[in-house]
Amino acid sequence: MHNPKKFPEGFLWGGATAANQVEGGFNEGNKGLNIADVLPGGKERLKLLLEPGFDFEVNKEKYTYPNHEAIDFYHRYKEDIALFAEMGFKVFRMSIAWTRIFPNGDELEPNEEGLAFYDRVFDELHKYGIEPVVTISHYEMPVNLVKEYGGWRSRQVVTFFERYVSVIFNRYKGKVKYWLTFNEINSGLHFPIMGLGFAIQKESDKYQSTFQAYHHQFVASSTAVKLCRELMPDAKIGCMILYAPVYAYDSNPENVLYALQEHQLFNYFCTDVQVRGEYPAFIKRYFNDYDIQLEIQEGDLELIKENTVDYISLSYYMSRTEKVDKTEEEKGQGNILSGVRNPFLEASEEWGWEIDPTGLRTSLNQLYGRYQVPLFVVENGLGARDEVASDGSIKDDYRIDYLRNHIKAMGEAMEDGVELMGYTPWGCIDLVSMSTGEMSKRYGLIYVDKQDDGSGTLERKRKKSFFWYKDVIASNGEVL
Ligand code: BGP
Repeated sequence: MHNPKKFPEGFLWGGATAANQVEGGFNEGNKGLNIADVLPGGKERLKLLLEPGFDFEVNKEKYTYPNHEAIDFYHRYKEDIALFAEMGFKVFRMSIAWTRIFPNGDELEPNEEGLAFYDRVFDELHKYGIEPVVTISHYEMPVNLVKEYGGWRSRQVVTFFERYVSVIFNRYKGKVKYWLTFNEINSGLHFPIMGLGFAIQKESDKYQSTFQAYHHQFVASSTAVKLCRELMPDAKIGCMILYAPVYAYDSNPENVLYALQEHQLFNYFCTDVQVRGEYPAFIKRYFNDYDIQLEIQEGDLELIKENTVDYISLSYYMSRTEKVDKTEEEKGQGNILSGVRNPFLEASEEWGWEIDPTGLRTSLNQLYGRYQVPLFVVENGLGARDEVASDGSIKDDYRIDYLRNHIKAMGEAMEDGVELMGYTPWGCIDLVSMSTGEMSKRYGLIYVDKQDDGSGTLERKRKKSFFWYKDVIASNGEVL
């Protein structure tokens, strides 16, 4: 298909992953344990992520941990990067595992083996002219910081994070030009374990601890921006938001207002602080309503004000539809972010994630209209079960359709005036799913022979979407 919308020269085409979902080698190279290493895979995982009271010490023998080996990127990165280069990637989004650099998070000296591993990965990428886009923290807080300090609830964690950031910036300043601070920072509102490094134990403590942890992350993020500017004046550093526009179920003004409030809290709260450098007006009332009193140290607000990000990166998978009075049946039917079913949208078969490319165009317009800073879509994709045919081919036309429609929506948004830096579809190579902890929910353009029970040869195969995406990149988005 021909795309009439032109993508700008230098558009950053690529793909995205995260250390805890691809690397494996969970206890190699002196790496310490992080949250993802102790979260089991399987049916119970989502429940554990969503419900209060998760304790990773309980029942740990009865679960499986597919990410302990994952797709073994730790040993196979050369083969994988060669495949990315074959597709023509300009950039590759990956994350550094904090626990490879500081195994417990609170040491004074970094772990050289961990640092050397990422040197090798960056060098390999540069060999093919691929620029790394590096997430500093992607759902992988050191377990020791959770147990001993309570995750981001603790102010001390800001100091440990600063040490980690200073080490990686000094080490990789000649090798990495694009940085992101916290993956999907707003996801902590839904999954505090992943996003904020602690489990909510009591409903009564939920609001206070969540927003105090957010304040610490904002201070940490601004510290990273400040350091980045000092050490790498030519680099760009962005925030990362899980963006899901919230639609009102209908034109009932009560539903419209409710959708707006959910939209503000979920999509704008973290972005306002990191891009505008201020707590937004709407959050003051929320803090009053839930009796939230932040401990803010002297200098915090100035630091946040003076060190705002260069760009906004976002993941976009779906929109969310909301109404005030949900019946028990309607509750949580929308998708992973709750909400209700949208009668105009189809959903992915097994996992119920609604498919809404127009929502991406809306999202990009909303974000650019509010902030006027460059945007970067660093996650987007369709999780599906793939079948390998007897001749070894994988015909994932459903994935091609999904990506094509979202790329078209980005083209439209750029015509609307949005400044877009690039596109890195999620899981460009099959990897362990965040919400299920399993392999069978696949996003990749490259298939990896690894199954939920841990079996498989780890062999890589090019899917149909691999060849399709290669043409998309070669034509700079004209051939879709
Ligand atoms: C985002 C995360 C990723 C990722 C993706 C897909 O929220 O940043 O880590 O996994 O969602 O989600 P899932 O794997 O649950 O399908």
